[in-house]
Formats: sequence, C-alpha cells, structure tokens
Amino acid sequence: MTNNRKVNEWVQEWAAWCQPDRLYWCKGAANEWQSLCNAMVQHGSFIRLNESKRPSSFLARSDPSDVARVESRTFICSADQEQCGPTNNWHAPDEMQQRLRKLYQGCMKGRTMYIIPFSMGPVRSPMACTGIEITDSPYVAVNMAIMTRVGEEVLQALGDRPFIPCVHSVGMPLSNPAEDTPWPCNAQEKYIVQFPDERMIWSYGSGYGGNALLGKKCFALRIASVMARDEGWMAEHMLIMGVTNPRGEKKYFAAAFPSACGKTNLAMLIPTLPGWKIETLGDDIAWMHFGADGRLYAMNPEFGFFGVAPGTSQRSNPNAVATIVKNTIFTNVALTPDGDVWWEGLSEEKPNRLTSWLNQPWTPEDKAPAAHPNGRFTAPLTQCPCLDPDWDSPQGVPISAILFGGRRPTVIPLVHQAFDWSHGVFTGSIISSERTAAADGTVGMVRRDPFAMLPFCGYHMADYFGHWLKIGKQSTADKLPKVFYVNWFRQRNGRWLWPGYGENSRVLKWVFERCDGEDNFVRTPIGLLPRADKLSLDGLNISRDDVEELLAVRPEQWLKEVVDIRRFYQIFGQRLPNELERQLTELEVRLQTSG
Ligand code: O2Y
Ligand code: MN
Repeated sequence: MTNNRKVNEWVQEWAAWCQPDRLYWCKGAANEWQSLCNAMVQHGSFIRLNESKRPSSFLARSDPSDVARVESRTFICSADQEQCGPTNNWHAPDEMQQRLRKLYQGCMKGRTMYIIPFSMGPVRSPMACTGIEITDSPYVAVNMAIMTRVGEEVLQALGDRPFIPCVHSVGMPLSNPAEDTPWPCNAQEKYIVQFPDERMIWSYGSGYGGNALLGKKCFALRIASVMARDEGWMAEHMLIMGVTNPRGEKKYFAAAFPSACGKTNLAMLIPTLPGWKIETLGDDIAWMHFGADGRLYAMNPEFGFFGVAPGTSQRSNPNAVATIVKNTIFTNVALTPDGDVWWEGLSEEKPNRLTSWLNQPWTPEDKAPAAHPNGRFTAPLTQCPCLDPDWDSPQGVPISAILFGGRRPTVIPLVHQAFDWSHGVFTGSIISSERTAAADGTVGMVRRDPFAMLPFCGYHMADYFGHWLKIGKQSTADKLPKVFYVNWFRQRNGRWLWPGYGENSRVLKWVFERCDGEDNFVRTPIGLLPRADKLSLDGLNISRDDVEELLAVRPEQWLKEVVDIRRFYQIFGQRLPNELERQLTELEVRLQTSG
C-alpha cells in the first residue's frame, strides 16, 4: 500500500476486476527477489542452476507457443486512427478496452496479483518516469526487478504525481491450483496494447519478454515516444556507450540498429586498437533530452540486460559472458547435466548431452537447436565489467555521435557521415537490412526499419520523422550530435569483408576523430567517407581490394536504392515531411552528376 490515493484506487479497481486470490506489493529488496525465485523453483517454473557454477541463477522454459514479441498482436489504440500511421496495427480504443475488460474479468483467479512500482531511469532523475505494472506472473515480477528500478523508493519519489498504469495477465485463471503449468499463458488470445492518449498499457495472454515486461518496449519506447513528441525530447531504440581515446579524452555515442543486429555486442565491445576503451551505459534504449548547454544528454531508462543468448560467447562478447555469471535468469536455453546453461555458439564444441529448451534429451546429432534462437538472459547492468562510471547519472551523458546501421551485404559502405542533422534524419529514415538466409524465400529482400523504430514507435512514423527534424532546430550544428551510418555486414561472393567485433573500434576511432573535426574524410554523393589512409587498419589482415570494396560508393547501385526509398516513402503519403522528399531528390541529383 502507498499514500498515493490514485495508485491505491487503481490497484483496488483492477484487483476487484481480475479477482486474484491475493495481492503482493513488490518492495524491490534482494531477499524478496530470492524468495520469489525460490517459490518459482518450488512451483516448477524455475530450475535453480548449479550454485557453484552460476550462483543465484535460474532457468525458465516458456510454453513453446510463447517465445517472442508478437507484432501481429501489438496494437496502438489512439482515438484518431490517423495518429497511429500505416506501420502500426490500429484498433479503436473503446472497442479494444471493452474486449480486453471481458478477458481480464476474473483472469487472475487462483493467482497472486503482483504490484510492481518501477522507475524508468534513476529514481528522482528529472528524466525518469514512473510506471506501475500489475501482473499475475511471478516470472514478470522477478525479471522486472532486474530490468527496472523497483520498490518502495519509487513510490516515495512518485508522491501524488501521475504514473503510467501497466496491466498484465497471462490469461490463465485457475479454478484449482493443481491445474497450473510451469509457464501459464493463453494460447488462443494475445494482446499487447498501447493507449497513447491515456498513456497506459494493457497486455494479455503472453508471459514473454517484450510482451510482458511492460517497462521495456511498451513503455520506454511506444508510450515514451509519444511523451517525447509532446514534450520535446527523444525516446529511441539505441545503445549508449562511452568511447575513450589513448589520450584519455572521452565522448559518448548512441547507436540504433534493428533488432538482432548486434547492439549488445557493440555496447560491450573490447577494442582491438591499443589504448582505446569502450564503456557501456545501455544496450537497447536511450532517452535523450536537451541540457542547458544545448547538447543532447542520453540516459538508459533500464536497469538490466535482456539479451539474446544464442551467439553470445567469449569470442563474440566476453563482457556479456562475464555479466551473466551470477544473479541471472535464463529463458529457453539448454540445461547441461551438471546444472549449467548452454546455447548454440557458446562454445565451438557442442556438449554431448543436454536437455533442450523444450525439456527433451538433446545430442549434437539433433537437427533442432538445443536453445531457442530467441532464448534470453536477464542480468543486472551493475554486473557488466565495462559499465560506464556515469551509467546511473541523473542528468545522463552528452552525446557526440549517433550511429545508425543495418545488415546490408551490398551497396552501403562500412561507414559514412551525414552532411548535417537533416541529412542525418534522412539516413535514419532509410535504415534497412537485407535477408541473407531465410527459409521463407525472402533472400535479397531489403526491409526498411526507420531509426530501428518500426515496431516501437507509438504514433505515425512520418510525424516521428518530423519530430526528429524539429529536434534539429532546437539547437545549433556545433552542439547537435554528428550522425553516421555503419554497415559491418558488407560481403563479396558470400564472404564477409569486415571482421567486426572488436575491430569495429577502428570505425569508432574514425567517428571520434570526425567529431573533433579532423580532416580525415572524402566527400561523396551519399555523405563523408573515410579517406583510405585515415581508417586505422594496422595489424588487420585485410587486402586493399577488400578495403576499396568496403568503402565503395557505386552511383548505379545507389540510384536503384533511391527508387526503393521513394517506393518506401510512398506509404507515408502527404504526411511525409517535405524535407525528406527534398533530401531524397538532392541525393538523386548528386548521384546523377557525380563522376
Ligand atoms: O522477444 C522478445 O520479447 C524480446 S525483444 C528485445 C529484447 C531486448 C532487446 N531488444 C529486443 C528487440 O526486439 O529489439
Ligand atoms: Mn531492442
């Protein structure tokens, strides 16, 4: 209970409607987390991992039908359908509320309702916002306690101010506790619903990740993007990192890449370049506000990592491996005979005998993977060995560079810089990835994911482009972050041209030096590219030919790209800002008149 009358009334109203057997107010203490986890072990929802190998850590296996975010069941219910835009699913808010109210009635029978007061951002930071999630899932309660700042202090700091109400149910009421399953969910009906006008979130039927941990994509991106539009700040799908050069000079970068393009790896990168250092502030979400000095300051609203396990290894991301050594919840990965976890890519050699994420005996001969490709770890930020000293700063950190990127085997060079902010907004609006391997016959298809926000923007994407352009008018060019576009994934005949991982520090160095205004570039029709002698390649086994290809800008390929962008922009109709149309035409003219 709290002194905030609105909170109490809201909780009582929902308790009366959902009819849980009991209420539990989460206080956020370490012993509370342990006892909730113990109770889940007792119940069969968690397996405690071998204490001597992975202290205080647990494995959960989801229902096989509930393994990822479901975009088809994600809705933006704005009163005005036009506000939702062509890239989101819209539904009329009244009708959606009626439909969901019916589903929520009695949905928590036989269960506990957990009330989770949480802060996105450091409690009492001027950039932080408070949410309260009610849920009938203890899995959600213990994951939220890692991913956000939870507890009594949050309610005290809230006082009698408003909060973002977040309602979640797995949608499986119990008439008899013996009917429960380790991972309750509703196989028939799933809804992940944002109401941007009321600034509230209702989720039903799924217990997994972004569908259920409502502070993450639902609040910190979809609802926060609407708040940011209305209040003049930015809620972005971006990592935040500190970059220090050998002279000890430090800058902060933010970077947006579509889901599953290696943001966590970049955020925790160990540079191969001597004397350079990377420190992590966040791997997924950045909230950015202007400071009094006219610079953009970024803060990670989250408190933990919800990272993809498969592919995470000592080679790909040693800092992530060190982060998850204790106090970690693993979901949908494999279990080793000695009570530890394993997933594809963790080690080159596959263990002889495992229990798969489907709780089946598994051997290396099995065709299906032992871990689900979207298997996850939930681990505290504070356990990251390369955590930035300012990770918890209430004012955030000043951003010098924004990096956009995607997976493009051709056309897009390793790195280029936008001419200015508006051109940078154009580059963000055309982020794309190309399928290089797919079972569904879409290989070679370019998918646009503007600002990596396509599934996460809570309003009309064309208005969101307009918001970015407006942000650029709120400060001056010398104070705004410089904008870059990177592509680690360029190929020739199916062979990667760039080694990636720690070697990406070479590109970060060029970006750093660009921020200092160094004369290290050549001007091309698409932007500023590294002068070949100014990209540090010492000690890298790469041919001149490959470097040339990595930095090649081919007007004939780019003119085809222009056609594709023009087709993509058509979905926004008249609402597309004229400035982006102008940027596209100017690019076309520069390409036509080049060389
Ligand atoms: O499948 C899920 O629910 C997880 S989605 C996710 C989790 C952490 C960071 N990013 C993402 C994403 O989809 O971008
Ligand atoms: Mn993400």
